[in-house]
Order: sequence, then C-alpha cells, then structure tokens
Amino acid sequence: MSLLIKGGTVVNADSSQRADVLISDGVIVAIREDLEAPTGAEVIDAGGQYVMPGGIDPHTHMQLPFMGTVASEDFYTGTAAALAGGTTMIIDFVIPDPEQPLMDAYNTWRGWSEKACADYSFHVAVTWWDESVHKDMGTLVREEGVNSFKHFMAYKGAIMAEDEVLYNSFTRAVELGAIVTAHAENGELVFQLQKKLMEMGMTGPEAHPLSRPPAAEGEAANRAIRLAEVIGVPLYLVHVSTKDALDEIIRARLEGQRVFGEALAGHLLVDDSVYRHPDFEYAAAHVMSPPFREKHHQEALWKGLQSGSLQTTATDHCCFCADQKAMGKDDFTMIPNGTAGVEDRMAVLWTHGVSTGKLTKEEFVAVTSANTANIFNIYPRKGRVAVGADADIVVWDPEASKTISAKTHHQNVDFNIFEGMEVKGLPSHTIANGKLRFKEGELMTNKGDGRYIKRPAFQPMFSALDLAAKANVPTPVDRS
Ligand code: DUC
Ligand code: ZN
Ligand code: ZN
Repeated sequence: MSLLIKGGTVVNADSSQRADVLISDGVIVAIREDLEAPTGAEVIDAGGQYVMPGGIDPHTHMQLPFMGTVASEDFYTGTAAALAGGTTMIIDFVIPDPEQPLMDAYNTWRGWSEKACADYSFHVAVTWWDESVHKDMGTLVREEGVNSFKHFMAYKGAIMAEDEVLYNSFTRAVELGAIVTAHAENGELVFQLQKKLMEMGMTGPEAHPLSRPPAAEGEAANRAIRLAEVIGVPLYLVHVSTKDALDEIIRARLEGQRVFGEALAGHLLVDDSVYRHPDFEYAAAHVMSPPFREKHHQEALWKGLQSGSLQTTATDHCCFCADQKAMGKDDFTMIPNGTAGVEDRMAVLWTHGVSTGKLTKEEFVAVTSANTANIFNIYPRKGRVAVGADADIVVWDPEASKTISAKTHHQNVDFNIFEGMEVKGLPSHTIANGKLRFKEGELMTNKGDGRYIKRPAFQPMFSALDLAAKANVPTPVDRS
C-alpha cells in the first residue's frame, strides 16, 4: 500500500527542503518535488506544513508495577496517545525486581508490550548483580537487540543500584558494546531526608522536593560520570532536572567523555510551586522523581538543549490516577511517583521551543527524534525522513492550536501537568510504519500494530581500565 505526502516541507535535523514523500510497504521510497501518486495511493495534502520524523520518546513506563500499584497507561493506550501527539516510537524500561533474572523480566515486558500500536524498544535495568546478570546482559545484547542498560541510583531498598552494581554492570556494558543510562539521585541521601521530614511532621507533597534536593542529583550525576570515565563506557543521564547535573555533563563533555543528557518536557515547563498547592490531589499529581524544580533550573535546561549539552527530550511518562496518588495521603513517600506527557511533548516543545525562537525547526527534530535514534543506534532507520528509512512521519501544522486538558487528551490518566496550556503547532497526520494512524484529531489504531525494534550494539569498546593498564604497564613493586 502506498501513501503520498504532497506539498509539504521535509524537515530533518540537518536540513529542510520542499519535497513530496512517497511511502510504500512501510518504507520511504522517494523524496523529491512533484511526485506523481501511484495508482491507488492515498494522498495527504501537506501544503503549508512540515513533514518531519515521528517523535521518539526514549523514556516511558507503560503499565509499570511501581510503589505498590501499576501505572494506569498500558502499552496500547500509551502508544495510541503517543501517535495522537506525533510520537511514533517509544523506548520503555524493563525493570527486574532485585534477584529476578533479567531474562524473566524482559520476557514479561515483551508479553505486555505486544498490544502496542506504535514501535517500541526496551532499555533493561540492572538492579542487582550476580553471574546470571552478567550472562543475561550478553544474551540481551547479542540476541535481543538491547543496547542500553539502566541504573537507578535512587529508590533505596527497592531497585537502587549500589556502586558495586554500577561498577559490574558498566564494565560488562563495555565488553558488549552497550551504553549505560542512569537515574541520577543519591538514594541514601533521599532516604535519610524522607525519614527526617516525616519525623518533623512534614507528611504532605510539599516535602517531596525537599527530600530530593538538587545536590542529590548533582552528586549522583557526577558519580555516574566519574565511574563511566574510569571504566570507559558511554553514559546517558535520563531526566536531567538541575543545573547541578547539567554542569557535570558539560564538564565531562568538554573533557571528551561520551556523556549524553535528556530533558523532560515537564522539567522544562513546570516548577516546584506545584507541590505547595493547598489541594493534596493537585500537588500529589505532580509527584515524580526527580521533582519539578525552581525556575532557574528550567532556564538552565533550555540552555542545555540550545547549546547541545543536552541532546534529547523525553517524558518519563508514568501515569497514576488520583485514587493511586491517594496511597500517600498521610505519607508523601508513599505517593506513587510519576506524571504523564507522551502525547504532549512535541506540541509543548514546539510552542515553547520553536515558537519562542529558542530552537530552530531542525533542532526540534534533533531533540525530539534524530539524536535519540543516533544515541541508541537506530539512525537513520528512525529519526530521519530519508529514502530507505521507516515511514514514521508526523505532518506538522504550525498553525493548528489547542488547549491541553485531561478532559480531552488520549492518555489513560485523570490529570495533565500541562492543563490549560495553549499550544500552537500540532500534528495533522501521524504515519507509523507506513500507515496513517492519526488524522485531523482522529486515531485509527489497532492493538499489536507496533513492532519491537532491535537496537544493535556498538563496536565492543576498550575498557579505559584495560587501556590505562596497558599504557602504564604496571608492575608490582619488588620488595624482596
Ligand atoms: N521516576 C518517576 O517519577 N516515575 C517512575 C520512575 C522514576 O524514576
Ligand atoms: Zn527515573
Ligand atoms: Zn523513568
């Protein structure tokens, strides 16, 4: 089946051109001006619009079992909401319980994700360590197309990876040609501060950001970066929310280290005043980690994106409804952490990034799809409108506008952190795997249309430790 997108401007991360785009059997087969529609082809009029790679959200948690409940958005509803917002692929997370075999957890998540209607892939979290984890990391990279391993430096007593686990996992990733990623917050410090705040009678959501100060993120970011430096593994820091962490990334990159950083749409636009709202439901709905920050951190994050010090944008889409958030009514540490955004990221970034002149439309493509595809090794199959690439495309109408609201969004959650925000710049059509899945406000999705996308490993890397050892030819001191 073919599809012709006519009359638009094709926008990639490096250039734009006036061109039509012809799609056949899920792949882009021609890009040039004045293409004729083959017999039977569906034609999309993209006059006055931009034809861009579909968004890739590298950080979602569909139906995540977490903090005693399960995220309300499943792989079908979540990928459908993504398509409604112009995002055609997500990278979600397999998160094994401590001592759970990695392959066990991976197979569970693969089962859950079969109903996805857009393409997806998985980072796999390393939450504990033994020989089986070493072996399973190899199987995941070599047989399952997993090239990224996640490490939670927070959530003590649950999924937190101690430094020993980080060392072992980072070292194994080097051998396998994988990239490591980290949620950077000092979990011990957060745990102690939570205890202290509760003892002081600070039981409400206003205590949440106090228990997770910027320094806790800066410290963990620096620790992850320094471990990665010594071991010699590329590192991707998820949801960078503070200037503290950003400064560590900038320093490391200036020294030539392969460190990447991700900004969340929420962290770019929502500040920590939400936690002091008198209504528990409203404040709790914003509880996610790392928390929303003071405004000066937002300004730093925007500059990080503009300068290329942060390369990607994501959402950490992890939905909990009011009844779930109420689990922490008397104890803020029990509020399930997570907020939504997979549907809104593109429109919010266009409105506050491109329309304000902070980002060009090409930079918008870079930070919403191309850089993620590059970093996670699926470029240019994904993240580029090019002949031979997957036909994952958003036709973007820069004049369309709406007011974001939980009442009208497609996300399976009763709250929207961008509630009331006017956005200008929206998808008119979303095409995934060559098929029209969203048209002028209407979704046309089927469970199971999404495909699992394997991400090949990078060249196996040399461990910095081995290189240093070779260069210095260390010999024991003879004390005989
Ligand atoms: N942070 C959240 O807010 N939710 C899920 C996991 C995480 O790290
Ligand atoms: Zn996280
Ligand atoms: Zn997350």
